[in-house]
Amino acid sequence: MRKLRSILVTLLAVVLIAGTALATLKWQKAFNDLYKPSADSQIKKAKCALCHLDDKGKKGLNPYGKLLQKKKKAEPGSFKAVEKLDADKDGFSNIDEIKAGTLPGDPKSKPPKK
Ligand SMILES: [Ca+2]
Repeated sequence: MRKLRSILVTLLAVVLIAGTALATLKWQKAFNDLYKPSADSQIKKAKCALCHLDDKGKKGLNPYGKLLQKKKKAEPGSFKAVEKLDADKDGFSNIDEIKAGTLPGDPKSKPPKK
């Protein structure tokens, strides 16, 4: 009985983690389909760190990820609704950063000054 319980708990944990990873990949795909960041951009290299605090997506969401989290659905309209905001408060709007290939959720990553 005890063994069964630990198997069930493990199974549940696997399902939850896999579900979160799949959700993240869904957002990542929707982002890439919409903005098509170039292969050598910081955005493309950042992978999960586009919306998370680390590149494995384990440390929670960064400010850009938190803005998108409120939108619930991984669809173009969700990204467009936050384009004009400046999630990381570095003085550049999310869309300006996305166009420059820098990270809208990381204030240390920003486009070169105009
Ligand atoms: Ca910004």
